[in-house]
Amino acid sequence: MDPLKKKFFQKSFQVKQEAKELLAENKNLKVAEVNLSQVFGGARGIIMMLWEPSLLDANEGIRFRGYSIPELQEKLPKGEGREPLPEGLFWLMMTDEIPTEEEVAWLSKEWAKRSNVPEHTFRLLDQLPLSAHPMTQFSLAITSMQTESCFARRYDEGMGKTEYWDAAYEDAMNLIAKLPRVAAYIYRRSFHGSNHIQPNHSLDWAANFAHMLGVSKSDDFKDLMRLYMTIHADHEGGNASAHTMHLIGSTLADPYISFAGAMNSLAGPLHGLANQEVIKWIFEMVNKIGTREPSVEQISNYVHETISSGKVIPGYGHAVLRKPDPRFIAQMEFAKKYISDDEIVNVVWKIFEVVPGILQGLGKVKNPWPNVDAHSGAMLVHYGLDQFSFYTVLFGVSRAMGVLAAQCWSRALGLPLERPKSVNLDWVKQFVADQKAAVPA
Ligand code: HAX
Repeated sequence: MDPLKKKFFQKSFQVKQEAKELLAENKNLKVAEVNLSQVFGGARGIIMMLWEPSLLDANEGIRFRGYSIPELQEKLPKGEGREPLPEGLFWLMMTDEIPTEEEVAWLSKEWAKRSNVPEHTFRLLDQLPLSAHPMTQFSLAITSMQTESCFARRYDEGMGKTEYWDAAYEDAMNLIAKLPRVAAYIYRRSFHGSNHIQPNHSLDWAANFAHMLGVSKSDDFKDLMRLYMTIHADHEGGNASAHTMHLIGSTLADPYISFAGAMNSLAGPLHGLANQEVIKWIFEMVNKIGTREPSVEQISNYVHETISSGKVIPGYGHAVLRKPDPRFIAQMEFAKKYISDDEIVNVVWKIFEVVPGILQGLGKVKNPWPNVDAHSGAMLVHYGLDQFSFYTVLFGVSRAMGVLAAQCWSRALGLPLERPKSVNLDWVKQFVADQKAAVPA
């Protein structure tokens, strides 16, 4: 058994026992009450699933196994770069332990070994029109790789419940290993005339991805990819892509098709596609205003125009967060260090000065602050990755680590089929009438 698998098995076995005892003793403890506005309002705040890799606090932002992003930047191994290696984050999410440099180097090599993409996936991609959105290509490519699923094969052969975690682990490791190659293939076929770049397996996972994209040879871009892949990996279980993964996986669909579903969810503009929408909106704004150095007043007018045309300001607001997203701040700090003279990056910072006040003034927006998607595009453009429609694929490659780690945990803990309750409007009317009748006159 490989070292990560062994640690995951030991840890998850122990947590499963603890969880069983905890639940047996406390199963009737009430976590919260649900009110009608939550039923009508997208289930905000309803606690209804276990998700081990990370936990989100509305004011503090994301913590991965208890560590904030600045703490991860300090504590996770960095290999040859200056930012944490995503391999280290995956190890942490799986085992609840910060790995050593050696453990992370082992994982880089292990993913390189498992990274072979089936030929039929490339052939399938080559059949698609070049105009197919990169997220459509990504989702189809992932589904096509399901032919490689250990989980599906072993289930078909009669695998018992106690083996689910093992098969899920193998699929998670294989799928994460293959994704950079698939994503880079989509990028190069869509935007660089299928002039593909072969992997360099001496590099770590994110640096190899940066190398295969082929947009910049600089070490800074490799570091940006390491940071990007780390901070986008997980945002607890309730966000749309993670929850989709959890729901599909709960049917015992294998990790490949669960992840394809998660990516379809990420492809919506209120979720992961927002990174594409943000940069599109910024360029539309500077083009309309006629300068890459717009004034605060010009930005403010454009923001008002966007809102009065019935649209949202992309990259701002969040269903849970109530403060500036620490993932936005981490990107801002990276940009301040390496590319503070970039005009579009400076526009992003000026938008940050203007938008929160305007959104606050609307009186209905619960979180006026920037989210993760408000910053990423400007930095990618700086390094030459200026095909906006590809941005959500980058997010997806990173998100794989969090949702696949969580799926390993779900199978290890033996979580059941997810099946919350829905009601119709007649039920709500009857419920309201019953409640009123029950109130003494
Ligand atoms: N611009 C303008 N209006 C906004 C807004 C924004 N950025 N964010 C919220 N609002 C509006 C909502 O549209 C809603 O208006 P109505 O009542 O007229 O429908 C009102 O404010 C209340 O919304 P909320 O409770 O504050 O926000 P929700 O939890 O309903 O939605 C969203 C959260 C992220 C979807 C929302 O803030 C939004 O649309 N933001 C812009 C899109 C975006 O950046 N999405 C990425 C989010 C992070 C992510 O998942 N990344 O992948």
